[in-house]
Amino acid sequence: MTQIIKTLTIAGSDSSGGAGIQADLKTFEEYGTYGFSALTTIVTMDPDNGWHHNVYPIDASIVAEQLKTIFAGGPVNAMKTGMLGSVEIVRVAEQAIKENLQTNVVIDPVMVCKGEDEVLNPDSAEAIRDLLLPLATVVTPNLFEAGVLSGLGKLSTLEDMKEAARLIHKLGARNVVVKGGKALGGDQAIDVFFDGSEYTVFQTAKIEPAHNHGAGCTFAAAITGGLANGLSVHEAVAKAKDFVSAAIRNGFAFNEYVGPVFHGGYRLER
Ligand code: PXL
Repeated sequence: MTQIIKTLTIAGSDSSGGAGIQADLKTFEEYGTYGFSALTTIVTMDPDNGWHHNVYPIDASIVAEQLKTIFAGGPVNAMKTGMLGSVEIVRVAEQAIKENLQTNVVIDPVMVCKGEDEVLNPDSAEAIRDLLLPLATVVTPNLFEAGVLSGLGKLSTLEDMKEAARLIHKLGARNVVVKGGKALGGDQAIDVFFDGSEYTVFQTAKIEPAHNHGAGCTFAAAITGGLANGLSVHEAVAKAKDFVSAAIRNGFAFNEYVGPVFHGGYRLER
């Protein structure tokens, strides 16, 4: 019998299908792994109100019950966290990682949905910084989240990204990827990887039109899939960058508001 490789996401539901657990489970499948999910929040988007996001957290005790179910089968090969929704849910995630001695842990410190620039829930962001970063094999903040976690505020240059990565590493994450993505000016999408001693700059041409809703979640899920399959952190990040670029190239316009990535893009292109 083939050896089953297990992956887990603790994250929210994006009803529009591009981000959240939907992105994670689709990506885990593309990586040939068996995906588990513990649902933390339900996010809806309102077409009658400019695609306004509503976030409904699930009771932390129900998140804990889901994790009890999942870990009844033993540890997983790699896991990630995404949108967590409350300080209590962050604590539940912390406990599950510790109790089950999880070693391949990707923390995507989701603070906002795309296009919004205020931290959704500042207490949860602090809890992620204090409780989850010390457990992270890799943390994957976008430019905005890296500014918040590092305390540097708005980041606008490659040098800013490197400094943020260094400061976030000091908070306990063993590896840091600051996703500049298309947010930095110029025609390149730039991410900075820092492993505590060396920086690697990943650079690809920006893709137009950018159907990139869910790109962040997909990137972190792809790193998780790579780690589960035994890649080194550096290899997992490099492959995830290719995987998410293909997902963006194959994205589509869902409606006038949003264009999700297509998680099967990497496979289609091969
Ligand atoms: O892209 C951030 C994100 C994460 N998780 C969920 C989301 C979103 C943005 O829409 O809905 C569940």
